[in-house]
Amino acid sequence: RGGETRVGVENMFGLMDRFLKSDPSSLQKDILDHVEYTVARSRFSFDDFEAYQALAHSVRDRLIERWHDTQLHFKKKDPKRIYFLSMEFLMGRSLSNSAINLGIRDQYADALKELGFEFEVLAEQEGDAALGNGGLARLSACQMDSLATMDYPAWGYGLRYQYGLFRQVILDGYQHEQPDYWLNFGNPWEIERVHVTYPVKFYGTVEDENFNGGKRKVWLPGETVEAVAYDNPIPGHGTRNTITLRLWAAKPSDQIDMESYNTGDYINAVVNRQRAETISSVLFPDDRSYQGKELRLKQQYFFVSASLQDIIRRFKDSHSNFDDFHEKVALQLNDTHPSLAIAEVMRVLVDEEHLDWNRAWDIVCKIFSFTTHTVLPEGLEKVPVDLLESLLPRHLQIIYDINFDYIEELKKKIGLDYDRLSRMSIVEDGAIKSIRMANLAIVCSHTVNGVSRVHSELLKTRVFKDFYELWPHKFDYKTNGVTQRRWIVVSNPSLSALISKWLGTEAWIRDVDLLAGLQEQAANADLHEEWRMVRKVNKMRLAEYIEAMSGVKVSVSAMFDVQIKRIHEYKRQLLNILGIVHRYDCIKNMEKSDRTKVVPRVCIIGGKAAPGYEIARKIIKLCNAVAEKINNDPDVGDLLKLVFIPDYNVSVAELVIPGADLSQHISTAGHEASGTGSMKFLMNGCLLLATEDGSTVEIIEEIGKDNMFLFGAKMHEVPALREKGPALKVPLQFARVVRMVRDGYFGFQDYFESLCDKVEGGNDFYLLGYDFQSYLEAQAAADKAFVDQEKWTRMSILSTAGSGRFSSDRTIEEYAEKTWGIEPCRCPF
Ligand code: 73E
Repeated sequence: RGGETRVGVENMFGLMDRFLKSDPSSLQKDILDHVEYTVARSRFSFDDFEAYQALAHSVRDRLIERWHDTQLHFKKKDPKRIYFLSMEFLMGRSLSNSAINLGIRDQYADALKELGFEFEVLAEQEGDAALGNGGLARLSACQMDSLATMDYPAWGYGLRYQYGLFRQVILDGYQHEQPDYWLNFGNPWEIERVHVTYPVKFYGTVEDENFNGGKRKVWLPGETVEAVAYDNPIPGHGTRNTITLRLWAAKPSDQIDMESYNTGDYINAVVNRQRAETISSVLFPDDRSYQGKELRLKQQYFFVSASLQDIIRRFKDSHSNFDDFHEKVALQLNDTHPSLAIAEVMRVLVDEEHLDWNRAWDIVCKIFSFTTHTVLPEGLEKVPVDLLESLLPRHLQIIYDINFDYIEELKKKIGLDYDRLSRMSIVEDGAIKSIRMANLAIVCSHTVNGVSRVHSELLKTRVFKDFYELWPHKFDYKTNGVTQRRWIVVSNPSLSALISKWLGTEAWIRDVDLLAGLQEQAANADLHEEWRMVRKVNKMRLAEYIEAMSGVKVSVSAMFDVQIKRIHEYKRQLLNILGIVHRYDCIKNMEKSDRTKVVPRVCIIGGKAAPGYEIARKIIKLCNAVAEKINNDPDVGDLLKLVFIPDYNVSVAELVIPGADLSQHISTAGHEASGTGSMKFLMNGCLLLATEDGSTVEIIEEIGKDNMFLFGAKMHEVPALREKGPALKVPLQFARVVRMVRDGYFGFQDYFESLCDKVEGGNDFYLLGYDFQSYLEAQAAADKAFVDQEKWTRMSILSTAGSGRFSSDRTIEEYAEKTWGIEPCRCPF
């Protein structure tokens, strides 16, 4: 390409008035221009979807301006940057979030009104960007929002999957998966960077080469795939700063395989090239089990290699050697998924930049930090050595070399304790020799963090005990948080307006601690009335959605009781369903006169099961079978309804959370590393029914035990309870509800048998039976509180007021200060 013309940064800010205007008539003109020229529809005739597209492009134009300014500003200031590497980002929809963060949502709404459109209706046209599975991926998205808002010089790096998380379709109550080809209708939120591409290499051999009188290793790769950058601008709120989420797509390399072309097999040569694209084609839908699949490893290296080439290129643009690399670059590993980055940095520095090994190692040890989201040792990624050797032979050698040096050092420190040495080794010997990615990440990172305080305690005392004893200073915790911009301002605009009114300021949107100011008003009758009104409107919206999705009519005066999250045995959706069966059974066996005392409930469950996870699939079917029975029982009517919400995703969460009265976070204690759903509900004034697990322990500290409904075995009790096996006492009611399922009361007797076996006869690993009694008591306490609407409303206000600590702004500030050593770099207005 020819040279670029650059306008000096100072001059550029002088040209500010040249930028796009945001008064209603300019916005209208813009939208209509995009209808005509971008969407290519007549400005006199276009539908909601086309209007959405035009609107999105108009917002995007404004994003791009700020984004360019931010990038230029970063370039000029050259601050230390944080590079956040994650295989998953669950961004959901972008329109409302972007318009709000840009501060021009209301202007757009006004402009659209005159054109005959409603902003919210158009926002509904957007599909979700679902490039992730669950909590980990949504956490990445929340953290990007906080990084932008707090002016940090940050980049997110990940993969641009063509197929996001599968769409869940429920047929006859069973989950079916359909591909999520989300790019079908175009994606206005990304910018394809045809000139930002890097070759990524795989396979081949490693040879020795003479160099400077000695030998060195050279990797002769066997396959090259091109990585193309797609940039997603992420706007901050109340700032011009707009940072980049750069996602990589795989394309065939330009390097032509002359061999196949020359043999005349042109068609096959092209078809083979095209296969390169499969690397970024699909997101793996498992959020816990690793399977040693080659494609998964290829995805990991693909995005790591492209990202590092990009990062090193950016560094080299303004630095002539690597002396300052660690002063300018911080790399965050979001779980072990990107931990090949460690070996890749070593390879680039040693093999390509010709630094000596020790110097490269010194740099590596200063730049990486590692967040683990896992609780169980079985959840840790292991890569079979054979697989790594064939795909990335040089990286395997490097990992072996790192391990050799490290084990030698370790021997000096702990002596020849072979058990411990083998536990701590990066290489696991065994039937299948493999690389323990977590050990690699811990050895090479300066900081290792868990995602809640109790999670970190588990890491120190169990999962990574050996490492903690060796390097206590490396370990800390950063309790997760969620962004109030998405989870209050975007998803619950009426609550947002109410909060601003009562606090007398909108400043809480950037400074969430101000929410605590609501505490003083928690007993104010006027606030109560307005609060209840907002909640009721949100419930009506949710009730309409439920009716549209499932045909079930629900009463908004009932308590809306919600559990939405991935389906997992440890998250115990089964406990919830069995509790509902118990409630149903009680209503059925009650004197008619007693029924007036029952607090009406609408139980809402939603979530996806990993396609290969049979038990989770059965839980979904059971939920639907129980729902079928209850919802069609005229005897029960509005006293109890059960709804399974299909295809749970970010935009469904945005609708459901504001309408929930009660939400359940009921994992067996010691199993949820953190949990972030609870924080979203808390912010929205929903009361929690929960076990003392993960971040709930910290929520209790903020809002108090009396402000929620707690139950269940404590973390330290769990191992001993499990030991008891079949001798563990289980309440009769539990045996009774399981029997109902076993006996085919809800049909599908054979199909549910294995599910029942999982919680009876000493197999009840997640302690459903043991916790059942206290679960029912917590539910009864919730019923009792709900009847007292004054009390409930006060608890609800106090929940929102106490949610400040669970903002991702707080989390990000902790990372920035304690782990990354970065400072805000604010783009001038
Ligand atoms: O407790 C949650 C936590 O809140 C944890 O289960 C989840 O991460 C959340 C954010 O910290 C999580 N996801 C994964 N591991 N832990 C995971 C593992 C493999 C693939 C995708 C996701």
